[in-house]
Amino acid sequence: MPMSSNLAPIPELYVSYDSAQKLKVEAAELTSHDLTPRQICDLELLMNGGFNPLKGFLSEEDYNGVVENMRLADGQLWPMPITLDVSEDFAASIEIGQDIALRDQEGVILGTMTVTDRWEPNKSREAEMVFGADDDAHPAVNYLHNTAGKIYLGGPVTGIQQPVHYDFRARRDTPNELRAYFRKLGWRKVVAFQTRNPLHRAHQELTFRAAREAQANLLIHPVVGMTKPGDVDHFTRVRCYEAVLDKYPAATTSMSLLNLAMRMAGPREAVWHGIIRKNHGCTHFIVGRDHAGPGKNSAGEDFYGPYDAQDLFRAHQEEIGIEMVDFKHMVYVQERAQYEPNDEIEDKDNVTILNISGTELRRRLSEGLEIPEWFSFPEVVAELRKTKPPRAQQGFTVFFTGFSGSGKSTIANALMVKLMEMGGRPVTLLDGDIVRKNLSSELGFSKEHRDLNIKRIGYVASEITKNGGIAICAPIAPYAATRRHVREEIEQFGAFVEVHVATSIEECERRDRKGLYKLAREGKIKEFTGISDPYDVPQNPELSVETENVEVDNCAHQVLLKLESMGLINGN
Ligand code: PPS
Repeated sequence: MPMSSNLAPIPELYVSYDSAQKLKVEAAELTSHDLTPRQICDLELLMNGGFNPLKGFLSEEDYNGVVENMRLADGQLWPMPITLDVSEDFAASIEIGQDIALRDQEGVILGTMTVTDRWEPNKSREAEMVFGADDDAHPAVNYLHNTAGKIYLGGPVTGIQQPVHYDFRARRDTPNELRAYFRKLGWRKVVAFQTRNPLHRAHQELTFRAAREAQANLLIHPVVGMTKPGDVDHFTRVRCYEAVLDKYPAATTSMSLLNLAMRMAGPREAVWHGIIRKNHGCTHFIVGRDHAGPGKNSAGEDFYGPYDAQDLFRAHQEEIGIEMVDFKHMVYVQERAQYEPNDEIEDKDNVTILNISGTELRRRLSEGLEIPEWFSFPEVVAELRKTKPPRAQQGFTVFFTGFSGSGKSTIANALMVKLMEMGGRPVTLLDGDIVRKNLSSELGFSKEHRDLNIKRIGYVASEITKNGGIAICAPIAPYAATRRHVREEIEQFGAFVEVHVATSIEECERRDRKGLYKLAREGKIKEFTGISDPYDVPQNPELSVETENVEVDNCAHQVLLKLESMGLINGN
């Protein structure tokens, strides 16, 4: 299959500039749907032809075909459901045949959609067929069940304007812009490299080899839309890509950013990526080991085999019209001082093979350990160290929970002072009582209000953590589900250290420092935690402290020791 590109423009869904101005005014009158971040990514690629041959969000018939056998109703290959998920209430307010305005998160109308279909999908079936298992450990399955709306709307889209990007504007190209660029440079063969990670030396070697093998030019085509939760953010990654770009020959290599929302669907995702790159004018596509792999399932096993994506791609490459350049795992052979595909090394017993996994890299970054030059470029490591300083310089949150009067505030205060004595990072105390005087002054103690209170505290703590500070929280936080929510929010940015102040309710009532227990017993305070309102005892806190017969200073010291053992503070 000797590939060479047909670089004629591909169809977009945009109307002309004049029509767009008119349509924008008319669309202001329509019922609006506020797009989610993922839908904005999907819409951009629908409108600019990146998702060609799709003409809009999938109809029910197309969706069923895609889910069941990777084909649209007319038989064309399409592996990924591109659906407009909405709430039941919104779906109920729409008539079939009606036009709706699609707005970005600031309210700008990006396009309109004529709703031809509305249905409630079988999400478990979608998870099984598209992602291989109905298991929430898969990020896209988790999204499907816990973030996506219950109802899907489908229909053709009319594009008004591209989503606005303020970052790296010059590095973003539509399929037709890339096609025009390749035409201008006379690039007849282009091999695309998809990535959601920083480029290290192994990637560079792999891309060099791919370009050599395909005798093609190279397009580094990283995803900057949405990738796997926990990935290095795209700002850092693009700075890393820019740092290595001058290590490639400028005459044969280019880089462009793709605003794709990945699903981490392994084999199906590889086929989808291939179609997208074909639309961007590429003739070849690199598929490595475990392409778009989502990690482990809830049983601790890989969702897909390491070369499943290559197998599925191979079976469809003729139809996609793009040729796969497949790669096995690249490793460093110390004696020869070069990277080689693992399966091509014949003298394995006589050479030293070096490899640093993603997990090991993250460990070295978080502990500030050396990252050798054979593994990465100093410029890339420097960028990564800027965003991921060692743990002892990162922000974190200590979250005390326990009954009123258990000693949370006292221990939290002592901890704050000890941390301030150590210096290095700003410390903020979000004590239950203090928060209720300002941040949550209008709230009471119903379940709803308590949840709101804890979520506010969690939000502020996550911002502090993100910006490298230490947040100490000391609310009662009686509900496990809300504490889990806060933990998840904070763990995106740094450590969350839950400390259960395990003073018994009897002891708290005996102490009754504020006289509230007496009032609660007399029924003068309603919904009092431990008396007339529940408290979920933390099952797996990072630390549990007893306060009976233990000095406050000692309790605070136990927390310090815990922080030290987690690498969050050190003696320096
Ligand atoms: S919660 O559940 O986490 O929102 O509660 P929190 O904001 O930490 O509560 C702060 C203090 O409010 C006093 N208080 C009550 N506590 C529990 N239940 C009821 N009904 C109630 N009414 C007032 C109580 O003194 C809490 O104080 P401390 O001692 O700081 O935990």
